[in-house]
Amino acid sequence: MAVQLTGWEDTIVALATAPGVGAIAVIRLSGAESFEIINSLFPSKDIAAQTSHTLHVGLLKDGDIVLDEVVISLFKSPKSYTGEDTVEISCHGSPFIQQQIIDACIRKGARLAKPGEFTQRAFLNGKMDLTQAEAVADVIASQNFAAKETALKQLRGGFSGDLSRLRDKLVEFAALIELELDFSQEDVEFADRKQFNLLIAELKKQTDALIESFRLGNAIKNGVSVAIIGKPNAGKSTLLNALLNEDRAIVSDIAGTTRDTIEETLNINGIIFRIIDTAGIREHTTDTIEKIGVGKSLSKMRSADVVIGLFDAADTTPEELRQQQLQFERDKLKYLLVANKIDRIGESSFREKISGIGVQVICISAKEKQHIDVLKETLFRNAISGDILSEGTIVTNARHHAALREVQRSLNDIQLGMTNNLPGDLIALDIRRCLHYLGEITGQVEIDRDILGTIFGKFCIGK
Ligand SMILES: Nc1nc2c(ncn2[C@@H]2O[C@H](COP(=O)(O)OP(=O)(O)OP(=O)(O)O)[C@@H](O)[C@H]2O)c(=O)[nH]1
Ligand SMILES: [Mg+2]
Repeated sequence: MAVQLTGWEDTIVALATAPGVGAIAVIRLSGAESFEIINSLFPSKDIAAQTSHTLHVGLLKDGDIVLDEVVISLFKSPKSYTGEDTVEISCHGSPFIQQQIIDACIRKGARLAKPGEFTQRAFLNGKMDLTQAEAVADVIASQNFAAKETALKQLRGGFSGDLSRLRDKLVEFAALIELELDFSQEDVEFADRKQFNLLIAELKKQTDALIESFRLGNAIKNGVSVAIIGKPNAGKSTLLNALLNEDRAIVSDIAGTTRDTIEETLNINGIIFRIIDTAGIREHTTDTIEKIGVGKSLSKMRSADVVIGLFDAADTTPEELRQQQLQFERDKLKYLLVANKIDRIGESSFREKISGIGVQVICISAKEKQHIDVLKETLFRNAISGDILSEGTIVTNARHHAALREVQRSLNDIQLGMTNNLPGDLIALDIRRCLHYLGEITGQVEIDRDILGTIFGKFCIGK
């Protein structure tokens, strides 16, 4: 990944706290001129001459005008978040004061920071790798316990730790195989093929696990959308209310009560589900509004992560049920078939009725709130395949996921090459590809230098 260095030497300023009124606000300055700029606004002492990681109270003044009484926190390079000289100004939380201070800093030579620029500088200065920089954004955006936990873990390097270990091992082998190419006349094998096969198998296992974890990671980060679909009067709105445990949607025995989709969030074991109640689907309606509603229901169904196919246990035939399942299968949807109003017919007699068709069904009564917990548990298990509390690394970032898929592909190619005894230079190409994508994730992509470094470091060829 190309690192952009433009404007990188200048000093940036930005409000670090949320805009608006607050008890205090923090304005952050980072770059070579930070101390010079703050000194021109803070007459009481020479900030540059103070020890790092200290606090200084005083008046911030632009000429004769007092901007505010502030506390200055001092972080000297390289011991700061960005790695540069950094100053944090804690001022009173008035938007007017905040703006005045930022304007004054700009007049004295700072530039308004671009989004994420402090973290970008931290990355460029080697304070963190790309996955950690990306995790900073995730921590800030996290809205539930699980999201915060995974993001914090990634911020601490959990994710990149795993990846760099994989990458280091592979760099070693790449070096050995490339070394063989230099000695191709002499038919030597530096790289132990058996060890190499073992390494590739291990890498594959870890890559597969990381890719698989993305399903959970994505669910943790973005939530899981669940559309409740079914005929009018099946009890969809009643189910939404039962899941939320509140009277959110209008329920009535008039078919076609719900006209528009209703979406509400539900937290199950730390994962956010977006439950969508839809208009009942019936094919032959002449009502224009209802037709629009049905169109919306179908589109919600197609875009949902999971579809709950809800039906009235008392008046659905086994054949209808089988057709519904076939339809979901054809549309390649992830679905749960849920029999409602089980209070009217009784679970055992219903199960007996459908026993011949081999369809898996969850039986509930939305009205009587029977087995709602079973449904919740099933939704949760469906959304995740791993254990949310396990120690394993969880991939939450789509960019990482895409790169990992490439890593997986190149590992397959390497394995294929090894099985077919392909020449070393072809295998070396696949290894480079694999290293490239691993490096793309963490931001370390100077593959050639890595490989060369390992060759010279280990073998002292010396020429
Ligand atoms: N006995 C019984 N009745 C239920 C149950 N769930 C819903 N009902 C009743 O079925 C009727 C329809 O319920 P709704 O939740 O409005 O059905 P819907 O699927 O949202 O219907 P539309 O919005 O018209 O598509 C209401 O009279 C509910 O009280 C249940 O578990 N048992
Ligand atoms: Mg409804």
